[in-house]
Amino acid sequence: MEKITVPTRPIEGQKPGTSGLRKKTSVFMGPHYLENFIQATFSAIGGVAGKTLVLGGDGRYFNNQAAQVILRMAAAGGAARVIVGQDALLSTPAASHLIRKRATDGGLILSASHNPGGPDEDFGVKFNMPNGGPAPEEVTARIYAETTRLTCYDILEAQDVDLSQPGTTTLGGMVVEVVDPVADYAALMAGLFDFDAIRALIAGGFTLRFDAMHAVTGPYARAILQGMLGAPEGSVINAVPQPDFGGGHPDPNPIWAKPLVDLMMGPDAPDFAAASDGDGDRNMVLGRGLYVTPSDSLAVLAANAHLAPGYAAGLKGVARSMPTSRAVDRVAAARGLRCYETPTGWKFFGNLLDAGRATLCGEESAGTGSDHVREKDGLWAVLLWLNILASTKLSVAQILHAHWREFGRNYYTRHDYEALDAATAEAMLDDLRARLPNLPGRVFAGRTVASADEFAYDDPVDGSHSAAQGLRIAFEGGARIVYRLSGTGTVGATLRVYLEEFVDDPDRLDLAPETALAAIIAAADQIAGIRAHTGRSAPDVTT
Ligand code: VG1
Ligand code: CO
Repeated sequence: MEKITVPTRPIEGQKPGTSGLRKKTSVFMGPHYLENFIQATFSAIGGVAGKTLVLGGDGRYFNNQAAQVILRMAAAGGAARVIVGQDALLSTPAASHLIRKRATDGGLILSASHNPGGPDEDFGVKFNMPNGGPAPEEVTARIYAETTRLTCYDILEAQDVDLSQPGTTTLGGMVVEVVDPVADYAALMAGLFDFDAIRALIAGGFTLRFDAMHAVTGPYARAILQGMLGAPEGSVINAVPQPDFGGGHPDPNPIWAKPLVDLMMGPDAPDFAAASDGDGDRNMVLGRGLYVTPSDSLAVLAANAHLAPGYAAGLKGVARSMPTSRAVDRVAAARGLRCYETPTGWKFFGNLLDAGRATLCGEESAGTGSDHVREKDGLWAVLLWLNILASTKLSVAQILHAHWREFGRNYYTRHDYEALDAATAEAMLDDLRARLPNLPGRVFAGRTVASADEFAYDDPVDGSHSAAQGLRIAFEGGARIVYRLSGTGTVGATLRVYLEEFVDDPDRLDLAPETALAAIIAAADQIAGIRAHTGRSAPDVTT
């Protein structure tokens, strides 16, 4: 086995976005593309000599080849050990847990999350820090800077390592430890939740369906929900990870998980359903006849987490990304909890969790998590819901309705305009940004603007400043519109418009969301001129 140094040149566009570097798979498979990014990552963290890393991915097309390349590069860089999930699989939360549990120097996760997979679809790589959380902006900026100036990378010439069985081998001087991807994670969950109570609930006839969307959560959900908690065989569907996720988007929302939503709205609905995304960090939760918005889910979990043993001592605080509805803020205010508003992306929660300022975090994009790891965690959210249902003996609908009666209801929806011309989308937001100071006091679709600004974040722990994190317009009475561009897409620009309406009139808690939000949706187009700028008359995806 020989270490070789391969000459290369910087490749444009290797700037990590909201969650790692995402590109078309064919781009990642191009000459030196993956190698350059990995070398830049290693350089940005001061090299890997003597270090221990975790490695795994969501099983999408190119997952295994990429894992082998990374192993050879880590060995060439002098890494002491790489802990790899069997078959190069690890969900994002399981990777985060392993990084922490084994006190490693960080990890590489191969995933483009909810983006589709396959030779013509997307691939991604993200680096997580020794705390288990996504690399913060300062580190991703360093990685990017390295990609613009590297001239070579080191790699071992060697055969592929067998990753199909747990056990330990060596590659050059480096130990490769292949681990069961599920075991440690399942043990962590069993320590947080009242598995006996959930088992008794299920044994008593409570029914559930979990859609793993042909992605990485399948083995985890089968082991935990069916194996440990006794849900009947067939409760977990689409449970075998596929390189192309069965041809769909592994995105747990009412568009891409429509069959599950249809089941829950029909006569044969089980009591509870959930789905998760490509890398297992997101979740969608449904009750019989009811879709729970991710923002509401965060608020309900915050209000009830103390029912689970792992959170019985109460919460240190809560945090949500800026576009997430303010439902959780109402819980925090009522319960005297600290509440933080961060930019989009899980990397901004890490400091709050590490500093013990927050216990629960969430995003409107179906991500919820806690200080048990430093990532959002789909199955964790499902188990916390099941624990709450088992403790209260209430249905999902009963819990939601009681929640709205107590705290009011934040109706919420997100409209995505995909594959826009990037310059057009930016011009539209530039134009709106320039008009923000003139908006307060003006009336759109019958609503008066209370404030309008561009969100920026000053991290209360390390003082870092993140500018330009979305344009937000708040209305009198509690409604709000947020506009921002996605940082995870791979084609053109995706405009996300986040729409929120607050209602506490007890007679208006059961409206159809599109009815409650109609005025705000109209105002969103009037204010930004979406139609006029982009020529689009409707969003591509509404969640
Ligand atoms: C999206 C979501 C954001 C999430 C990110 C990564 O980012 O909006 O809330 O943290 O994806 O999630 P953006 O920049 O496209 O809006 V995942 O499950 O892709 O790791
Ligand atoms: Co994800």
